[in-house]
Amino acid sequence: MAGDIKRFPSLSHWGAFTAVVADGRLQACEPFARDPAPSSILQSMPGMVHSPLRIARPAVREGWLKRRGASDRGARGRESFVEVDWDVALRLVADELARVRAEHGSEAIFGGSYGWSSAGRLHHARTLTHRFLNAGGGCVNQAGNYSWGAAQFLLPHVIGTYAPVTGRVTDWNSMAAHTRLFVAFGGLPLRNSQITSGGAGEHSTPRWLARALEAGMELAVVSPTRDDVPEGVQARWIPIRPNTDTAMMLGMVHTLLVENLADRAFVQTHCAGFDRFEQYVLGKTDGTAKSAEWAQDICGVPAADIRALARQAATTRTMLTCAWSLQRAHRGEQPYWCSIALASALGQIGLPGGGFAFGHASMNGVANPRPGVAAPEMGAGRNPTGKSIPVARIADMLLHPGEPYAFNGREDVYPDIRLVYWAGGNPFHHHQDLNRLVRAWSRPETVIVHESWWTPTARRADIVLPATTTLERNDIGGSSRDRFVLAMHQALAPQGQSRNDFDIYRELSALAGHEQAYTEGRDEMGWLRHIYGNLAANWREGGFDVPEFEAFWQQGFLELPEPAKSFVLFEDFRRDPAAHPLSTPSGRIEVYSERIAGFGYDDCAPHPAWLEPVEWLGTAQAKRFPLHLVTSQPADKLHSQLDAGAVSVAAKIKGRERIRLSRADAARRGVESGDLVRVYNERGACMAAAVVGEAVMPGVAVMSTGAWFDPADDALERHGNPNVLTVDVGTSRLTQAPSALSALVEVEKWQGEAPAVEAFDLPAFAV
Ligand SMILES: Nc1nc2c(c(=O)[nH]1)N[C@H]1C(S)=C(S)[C@@H](COP(=O)(O)OP(=O)(O)OC[C@H]3O[C@@H](n4cnc5c(=O)[nH]c(N)nc54)[C@H](O)[C@@H]3O)O[C@H]1N2
Ligand SMILES: Nc1nc2c(c(=O)[nH]1)N[C@H]1C(S)=C(S)[C@@H](COP(=O)(O)OP(=O)(O)OC[C@H]3O[C@@H](n4cnc5c(=O)[nH]c(N)nc54)[C@H](O)[C@@H]3O)O[C@H]1N2
Ligand SMILES: [Mo]
Repeated sequence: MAGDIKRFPSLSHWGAFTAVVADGRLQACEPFARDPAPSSILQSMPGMVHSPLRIARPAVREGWLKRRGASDRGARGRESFVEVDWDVALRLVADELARVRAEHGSEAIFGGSYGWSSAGRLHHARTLTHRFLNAGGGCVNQAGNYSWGAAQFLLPHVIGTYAPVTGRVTDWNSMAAHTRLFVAFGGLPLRNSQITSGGAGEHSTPRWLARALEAGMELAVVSPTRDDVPEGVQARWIPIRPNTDTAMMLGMVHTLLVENLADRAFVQTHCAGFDRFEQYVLGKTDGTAKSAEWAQDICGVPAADIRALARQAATTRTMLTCAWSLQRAHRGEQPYWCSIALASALGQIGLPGGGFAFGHASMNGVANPRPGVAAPEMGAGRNPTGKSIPVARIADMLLHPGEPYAFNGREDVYPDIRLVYWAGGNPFHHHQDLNRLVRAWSRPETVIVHESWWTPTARRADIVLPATTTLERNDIGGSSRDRFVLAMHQALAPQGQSRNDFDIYRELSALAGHEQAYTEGRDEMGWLRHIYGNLAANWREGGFDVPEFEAFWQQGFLELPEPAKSFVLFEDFRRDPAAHPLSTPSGRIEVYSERIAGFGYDDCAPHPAWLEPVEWLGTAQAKRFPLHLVTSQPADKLHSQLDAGAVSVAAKIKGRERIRLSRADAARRGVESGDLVRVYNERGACMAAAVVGEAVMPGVAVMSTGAWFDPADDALERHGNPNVLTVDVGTSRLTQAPSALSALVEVEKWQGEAPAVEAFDLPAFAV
């Protein structure tokens, strides 16, 4: 049958690949030939694309079909679905949108639709949702994201941009040549560098890290788990209590100040308000010196080690990096701001290989040497309502319509949402305190979801429309962190009755009378040419040769050369701060922010400060729930995507997500590796399978996210979804970002028979 085998270039967030197709089925995903470190996650795709979990036909919740908004909304997720024809489903959606807009206005439609969707940029479901809703009068959107929500809104006040969290930082070339000490708060877990939003053509992070280490860069990993030291790498592991990095950094600044190691000239010429921060660090404002001893009591790192690290950092070329996880925690602004203050005191910002950066392993391609030209993009248009909520305040919004909230210097009230529209995201994966989200989810009259699989969110919708996967359509993908842009050729016919999100929205636009505004007269290939045309114009302006679309489409990819010159963040600013000011009010690095001071928030001081998170090992609550639960990104999938795939399923134990515990904590609870446990706190409980070892510090438990939400009821989640345990409060009024990493739990050995996992069963269908 060799003659029947066909091969198609393609791309996913976890890497570029060739889709090998025979007999109309995806047989294998062969990694892109130019990728030096492909991800094994690719191997989950063939099973998932043809999975029985694919949504075959449009489906409507039985109660909604009979009674619409008057149905029992709490039955979402429990009631049967009725499969209907596409014409019926599209008419139901169009009529319901029209009704809600007419009766309550566009601000009653929640269309934030947060989620990663696909790597392809044209068929990016979330973008298309915005495009469609915007063309029809708008919706309530979501501002920011779950990844770096606190950083995105804090950093512009401090350094005038949040570009360093997106990946454009002093590049690895510069680091390999100059960095001698690399202090990684949150470590460099290369499992996370398998992924980049928009797709990794070339997994470049492992190679660059190896190169820098070979060149003599020393690595210190500050983290609650040794697993954040990349495998096979020589590094110092400095265990730290979760959510206390700010205290450690303050202890380091204190050391620099009292030992006269701080770069006085730099903070005077390049920073605003360092003196006020210094008063705080020295204890002149609150009577408490933030000494290494003070820090030790909070973060658990011995004072001598804090001092030694500060001294070493001051006497060699040092780069500080903070994993994005540090700011996905309550008061998550503080460690980020404090790392910039610490880097300022070290005085190496803008020097080759020195200063600060964020998330070197949080995504592939952070610090990757790449010319600063554009990546392919699809436009979403303008939202006529202009309305959005901070991304993670969704349950607050649904539960508290009309109530006021503060955000980044603004006051607003939550809108009264009647209809929720989601495509390309899985809130029952990404949100915190899922039992609370279940309650909030029962408020809107109607929930519409496009999905490819019967995910927990699809199961909790009123109308479900089956969407194709990337392999069933033509697209173009790429990321601003990657040197490659990939052509994505349609490899398979749409599975079941699924349709492209683009086409679903086109038909709905036609029913609503705004098809032209939505399509701008272009079909799939028309859009691909258009997106490519914009990209090519940008690259040509940047001085690069770019072939015509047809040649690109045939070759399958475009490649940017590695730049000849290293990129150093804030190089110009360092050389001449007056000629190259930052986009902050003072033009300098704001170690003290008058603007933030003006907001008057007691939950975000005007300079970096130790502010206790809502839950951490130092609170009274830790007596009842003595383990800090760290929920990290899963090695074997992307969030909840491909959870039912071969790679993810093979990593589960007894069909559940694992929880890593220290030997001491496991022994105290009579738990051994492989045992099932119940992990619980006041918000909920989930099952998990224990993995006991030396890699996690006592007092800490680590679970990966991504297990499909599988509640028996609100008292027990069976599959190991840690978001039934996490806390759903904003980081602070400044950034209102998710606080996923601030959660205390207790663990007990599971007694008796274990309930079966039902996450991968199909919902019930009424006939
Ligand atoms: N406790 C805890 N929670 C967390 C985090 C944490 O660290 N701890 N991390 C957070 C972070 S950083 C993030 S980014 C979020 C991620 O949260 P999400 O982005 O919501 O997670 P995904 O599982 O990627 O969900 C994407 C969904 O889109 C669907 N999809 C993919 N392609 C298409 C398509 O073409 N069309 C349609 N219609 N659907 C498609 C997939 O099947 C999947 O269900 O999770 C957050 N949640
Ligand atoms: N394989 C895979 N890779 C992914 C993803 C995925 O789902 N799967 N998701 C992608 C996405 S959307 C994002 S946003 C990024 C997120 O990237 P990150 O936010 O960097 O990833 P995490 O795994 O949440 O956290 C990294 C490490 O930080 C450590 N850590 C947690 N809390 C603390 C703390 O308080 N202090 C210190 N010092 N360390 C702490 C944890 O031990 C954890 O292993 O990952 C991306 N990469
Ligand atoms: Mo993320």
